[in-house]
Amino acid sequence: MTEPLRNVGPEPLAVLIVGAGFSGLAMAIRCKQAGIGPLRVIEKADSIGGTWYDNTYPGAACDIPSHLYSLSFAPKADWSRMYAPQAEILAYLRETAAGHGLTPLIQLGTTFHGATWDEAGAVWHVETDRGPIAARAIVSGMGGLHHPAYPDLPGRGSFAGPAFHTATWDHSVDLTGKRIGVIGTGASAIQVVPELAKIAGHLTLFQRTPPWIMPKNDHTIAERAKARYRRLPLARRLERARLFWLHEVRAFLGFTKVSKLTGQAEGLARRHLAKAVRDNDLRAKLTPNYRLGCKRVLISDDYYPALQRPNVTLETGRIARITETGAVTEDGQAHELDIIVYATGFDVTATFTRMNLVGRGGLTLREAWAGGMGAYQGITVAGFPNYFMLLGPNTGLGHNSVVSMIEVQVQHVLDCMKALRRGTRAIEVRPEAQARFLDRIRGRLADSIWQAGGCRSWYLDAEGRNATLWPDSVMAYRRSARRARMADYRLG
Ligand code: N01
Repeated sequence: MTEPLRNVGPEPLAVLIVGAGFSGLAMAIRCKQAGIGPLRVIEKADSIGGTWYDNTYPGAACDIPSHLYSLSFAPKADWSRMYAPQAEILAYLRETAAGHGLTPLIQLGTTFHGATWDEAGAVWHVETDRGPIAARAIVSGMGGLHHPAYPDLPGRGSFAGPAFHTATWDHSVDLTGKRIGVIGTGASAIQVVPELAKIAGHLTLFQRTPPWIMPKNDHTIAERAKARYRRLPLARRLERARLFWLHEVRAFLGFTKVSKLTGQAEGLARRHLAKAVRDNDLRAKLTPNYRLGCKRVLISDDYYPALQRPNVTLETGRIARITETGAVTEDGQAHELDIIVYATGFDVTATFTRMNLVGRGGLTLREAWAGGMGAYQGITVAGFPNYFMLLGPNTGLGHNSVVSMIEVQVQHVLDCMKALRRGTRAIEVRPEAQARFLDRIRGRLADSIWQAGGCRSWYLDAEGRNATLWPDSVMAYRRSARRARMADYRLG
């Protein structure tokens, strides 16, 4: 029998946090430190960690430096590498949660289905697969990258061998010596392909669009440097600040807008490709035909070498269909495969559209977003009092650490929580403040690299609108969102 929700008393929770990944955990720690409670975190998986628990494909690692991809209030002195592997990030999150006393507050294996706002009681009635729960406020830490997307290819279900997504890796499948087909060439693919190439009998990589790739320069962090960090907390802070600004420069280097600098960054990436790939035909296939920054800019030193191994083929013909024994490309060529790996990304709208959130006057979030997703500072939506989103619409990044964005949002939500603690029953963004904010960022998005860069990516929805990325620097977001301006909120 399913265990019901634990530790739920007769009174509503002060806050229910949904998701125990980076954002949910950061929120829970900050609420706990501020004395906000009772609070609970529910998590659908059977472990904390979010994306860093889900994504266990060979080679999974972070493409943002470890010292920056960690919480500023929970620094880790002894990251093993410049770019930490998945297991180390997961261990960091587990240690951080336990070290801040979150374990008894988290209920794993509990899926959030939705919630309905009760106007009279000023409370959310929440539905989970383990029963209902009432909460004065809800913070969504659900993120956007956890519903795997599969390509709509004819015959996809007919393949007889193992087939799985990078985010749901099947570790029971022995890949050694097998004919492996990998579909996709995004951030996940360029990490998994070099690892699979080492053990595959043959690997066929199906590329639809080549990515822009910069050098990674990954390296272990020497014991001496770790010891120095440990002794000198200041050195740690300086390193974070240095890395932060280095990445902010990327926002101006053509990662958010097409500029002269875009061309210079493309030159760097082209030189990286030319140095790694001598063969003209292969280099031509790997050269992007859109502007750098339009899709996520990737970093790797082992992807291009992997593609030149004798057991690897880069297939640029489009897949026409999947068959029982492999994939057939549009030119009619059949590619016989033992295993198919879908490195095909995520359905970023699913997080919000699959749940049933019913706000003031029966308005659903799906209805509120019929014309596209959008939220004030990416955090709050008019009609949904006491409901807050971390990494909500337009707050993803293509150039820097999303952990910095999460920390800004956590501070904003805390301001709102404090207002609730002072006797306010409901806090809701004013529609005009939300509209002003969305006009501002949509103005900036109109000539952004994602719209003007000549590509299609998961950043854009079916209508070509970008409701995923922040169109500016993290510093600009910090100025915009860190403090919740009470004038933009209606307190009731
Ligand atoms: O997914 P993607 P991802 N036939 O959507 C291709 C984060 N992340 O999992 O470009 C052939 O980027 C598709 O082709 P095209 C990060 O935010 C972070 O790699 O659309 N190919 C594309 O190549 C990232 O942006 C880290 O033409 C098909 C690929 O599938 C986000 O996750 C690591 C196809 C999907 O790429 C998603 O990255 C990993 C088809 N029918 C991921 N359909 C860090 O290190 C789709 N594709 C922090």
